[in-house]
Formats: sequence, structure tokens, C-alpha cells
Amino acid sequence: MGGDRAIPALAAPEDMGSLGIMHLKRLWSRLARERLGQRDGAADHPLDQVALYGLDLGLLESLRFLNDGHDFAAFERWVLEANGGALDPDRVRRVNDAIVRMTGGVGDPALELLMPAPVLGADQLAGWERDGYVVLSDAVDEPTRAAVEAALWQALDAAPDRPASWYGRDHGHSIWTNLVHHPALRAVRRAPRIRAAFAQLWGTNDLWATADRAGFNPPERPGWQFPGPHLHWDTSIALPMPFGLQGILYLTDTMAEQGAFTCVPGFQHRLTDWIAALPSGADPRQLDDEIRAAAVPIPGKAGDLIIWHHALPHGSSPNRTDRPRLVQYLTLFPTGRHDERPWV
Ligand SMILES: O=C(O)CCC(=O)C(=O)O
Repeated sequence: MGGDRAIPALAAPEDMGSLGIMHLKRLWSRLARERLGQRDGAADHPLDQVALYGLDLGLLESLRFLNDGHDFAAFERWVLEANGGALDPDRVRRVNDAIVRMTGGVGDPALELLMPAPVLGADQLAGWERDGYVVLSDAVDEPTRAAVEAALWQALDAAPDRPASWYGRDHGHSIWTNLVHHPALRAVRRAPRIRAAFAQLWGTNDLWATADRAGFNPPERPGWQFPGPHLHWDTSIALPMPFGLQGILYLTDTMAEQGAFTCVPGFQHRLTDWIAALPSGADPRQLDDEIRAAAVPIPGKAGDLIIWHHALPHGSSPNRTDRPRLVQYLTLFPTGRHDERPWV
């Protein structure tokens, strides 16, 4: 922990620290200054996202670590540790190139990522336009899927054939787990078919995958009721709603009643009118019965990825089977894309 209360200078984005990564020192110095009352504005947020997600670091865990007041050397050690002790030089090059481009410089044409071949067919795209979600089957190959499933069982210290081990886990009464940094989850974030699907929907391959968690939704039983998430939005619902995507990978076959991902198909087309029709003073996040009745659970096979438009109210659902639901959450977003709307 840094005991020094002197306000550090705001580092330049191109300050590479000892790991050779741009922007990390600036992020550290900005937050250190903020803790001492010196606010430097929010203009850096798109850079934060690329630097952190580019290195497989979650946004919240990173901010939590930095807000604990560690010095920069400790932050660099933490970054290295989260990456298994070594950084992939290609990743570092790509992160630095994106930071250069985002701060007005010229990127290296050799690092430009061409659009991959499309993986979503005409029917899927028509369904996407109508419903605001799409299911990509075989999103990862079987060894990649199986490795994440195994990593999750191991992280939970649980086993498929020991139902008693599915409950009482140390992350509490939640379907979110703490499993983020594992080579198997990282492989999913880099899976070519997943990237191709997001590239197709975004219209660019200049994308970054979020470092998000794995999830475990066990069957309900006395003492363990489904804790949510119930239908909600993760984004501001200030209008106009920009384009945005979220995703979930089923690690095992998932029936509709097995705690499946649930959403209100087509709501991306209705959001504006629905908000306009709300009685004055109504809280739009208190979803009404009509919306709840329109929510549909989306079953899928192991290896299916569901991508949804972030304007859809969505959530998980109670698991009424005898098998748990195992998933990995992730989304991919373009370089420089950052939602600056106020939270509504
Ligand atoms: O786990 C699920 O099915 C829903 C996930 C969710 O609500 C979210 O990612 O915001």
C-alpha cells in the first residue's frame, strides 16, 4: 500500500511503465489523484476499457485493486499475476496500437484486423433484427468448452455427481462466481467464431472481449431459492439507446426450465414508445406485468452462445430441474466505444 500522500503527476498515456503497456500508469496515477481529491475528468474511460480488457482484467476488480491505494509497482505485479505471470507480446502490441489510435496517433496497418468470414446466416440475421437476440451454435470447439466447464467445477470445489457440493459456496447466495482469470475462460474470449459473430453484428473486427465471470445456477431447493438476476437492463435507459451487445455461453445443455437466460424478444423496437407511455413519476426499471409476461427463456446446447441487444430486459431464471446451469459471460465491443449517457 502506498503511504505517501503526495499527489502524483498525471502520467501521459504513452508512459509504458516497466511492462511496456501504454495507459496503465496514467490510469493508476489518475485514480491515485482522484483519491486525493484531484479529479481529471472522464475522458480516459474508453482508454481504461481497452487497456484493462485487453489484458484480461475485469473493470471492477481493477478499480477495486487500484482504489485500495497500491503503488504502481504493485499494480504491475497484479496485472502480471492475473495473466499467469507473463503477458502475450501480441496482446501488448495490440493494446498499445489501440491506445495510440485513440489518442490521435496513427496505428500500425500491420495490426489491422480484417473482417472474418460471416458465421451468422440470413435466417439468424432476420431473427436478430426481429428479436434482438441470436443463438450461435458451436461457438467454441469442444475441448475449449470442456476446459471451462472443468475449470468452473474445480473453482467451486464441486462435482456434477455430488448435488450437496452445489450449494454453500464462498461467493454466497448468487449465481455469479469469482472465476474470471483462467486460461480456459481466456480461450473463450479469443475464440474465432465468437469474434466473427460479434464482428458481424458490430460491423467491425476491431473488438475487445470483456473479462467477465463464469456463472453457476443450481436447482432450487429448500434453503436455496433463485436469487436473480431477474429482468433488468445493465445499461442506462436514457434515450436514444445506442447499439450495444451482451453475451452468455452455455457450458452444458440448458433446458428452458433449467435456469435459462431469459429476455423480452423484440423489446429493442419498443423501448422508446414504452418509456414515452409510462405514467409520470413511474420508475422505468420497475418492469410491469406485461413485460414480465412477454419474457421467454432461451434453451440451448452446450457450446451455444446467446448474443442479445442490451435494450432487451433480460435476466436468468429459477432452475426447476435437477441439473445446474453452467455459463460464461462475455461480450465484445469496438475500440473507443464508450457509453457516456447518464445513468437513468
Ligand atoms: O445469467 C443469465 O442468464 C442472465 C445474465 C444477466 O442478466 C446479465 O448478464 O446481465
